[in-house]
Amino acid sequence: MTLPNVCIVGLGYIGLPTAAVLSSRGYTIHGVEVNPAAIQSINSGKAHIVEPDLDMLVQAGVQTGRLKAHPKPTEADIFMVCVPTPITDDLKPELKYVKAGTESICPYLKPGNLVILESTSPPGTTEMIADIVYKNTKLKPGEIFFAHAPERVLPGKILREVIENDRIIGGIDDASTQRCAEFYKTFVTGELLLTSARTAETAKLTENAFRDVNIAFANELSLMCEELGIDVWELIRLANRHPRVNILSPGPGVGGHCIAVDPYFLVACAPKSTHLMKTAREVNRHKPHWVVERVKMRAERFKNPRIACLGLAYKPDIDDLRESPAVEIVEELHKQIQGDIRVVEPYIHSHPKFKLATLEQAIADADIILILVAHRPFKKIPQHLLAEKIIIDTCGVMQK
Ligand code: SAJ
Repeated sequence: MTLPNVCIVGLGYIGLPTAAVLSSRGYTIHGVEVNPAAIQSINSGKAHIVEPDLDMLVQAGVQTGRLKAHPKPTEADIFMVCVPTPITDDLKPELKYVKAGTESICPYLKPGNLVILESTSPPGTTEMIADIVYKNTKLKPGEIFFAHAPERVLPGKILREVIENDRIIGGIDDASTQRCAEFYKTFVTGELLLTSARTAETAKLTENAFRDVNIAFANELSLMCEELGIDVWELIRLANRHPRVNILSPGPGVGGHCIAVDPYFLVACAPKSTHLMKTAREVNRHKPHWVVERVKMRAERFKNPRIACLGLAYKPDIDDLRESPAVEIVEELHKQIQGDIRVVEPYIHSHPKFKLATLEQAIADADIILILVAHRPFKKIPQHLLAEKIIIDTCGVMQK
């Protein structure tokens, strides 16, 4: 059986792993990417993002000729739109990349093609891309299948989760849902959950809003505990011994391009009924400012405080700095504190704004050690190097 040709628009954190997995299953992938450096890196067999085992799969795909990155789309049987959907400054969904990605495939679409939107999107977006296609082509409604299959992978575990996670699949009509499910059946071992496009869009956003609300609860506890003089980590450990309680971990704030963004899509679409989600966002957004205030208080007694900031990534053991509360905190410390601020991020080589130090350099004669990300190397710092220093551990690295 010949497999359909697939054109993937956007070879980022979702598009590239999906392309790599599909090529390993025998599909021929025409990847489309706007960033020339990423095209060059992929075509030389190297992933331009850090994700365990991705390099190996990209290299295999390129070597077998089944994976190639290009600046423009081409004709195919299946088109997957995997572009970013950030938020605007006034916290509304920014759909310009979805629109541009859809417009870019219009000249190549033929009757019978399947267009899949994987990008996390507000309710109604899959219908919107169908409208864009029918406005920009001579195709008639019904000639193309459109579906939303939201990605639900966890950065750091993407390759496994692309295959193993259950997938929600929602078409703009039943035929689209079925066509899309037939495709995912060929490489997903998780269950396929069929619904409408709007419900699929809303379900994905709901998952991330649920996590945001739960993290907000943990972050609120950390503020409350500081006020009450209680150790928040011990408190959560004890409360979690109840069979029906499972409190998440406080941190310096909530980062990433998903959890810190997606709840706003729901708030923007249904502002009258989303008070809890809106408040959770406020709690989580406030947390980095609260951390900065704590550091300033502890630094007051030093004339020229030496502060080692450990971690910039938005979560442990990845190189992804998007919406990272650690970055926000370090930026604020630079602005608000007169002192020597050293920054350590073992998973990147350089940063456009901060000069990076090694862990050893940063902590050697530091007055304050501010732990911002629970990266593995930070858990192994020998105790004697920390003696007599002020430790501000925002993410529980020092907990046993
Ligand atoms: N965080 C905490 N405390 C916790 C857990 C997380 O402060 O107990 C923080 C992290 O440090 C990070 C942020 O929350 O800053 C988000 O991290 P995460 O690991 O919860 O999630 P993401 O953003 O990496 O990936 C999420 C996942 N969604 C859910 O778990 C419901 C993933 O499955 C989605 O595919 C992804 O969003 C996405 O692309 O939408």
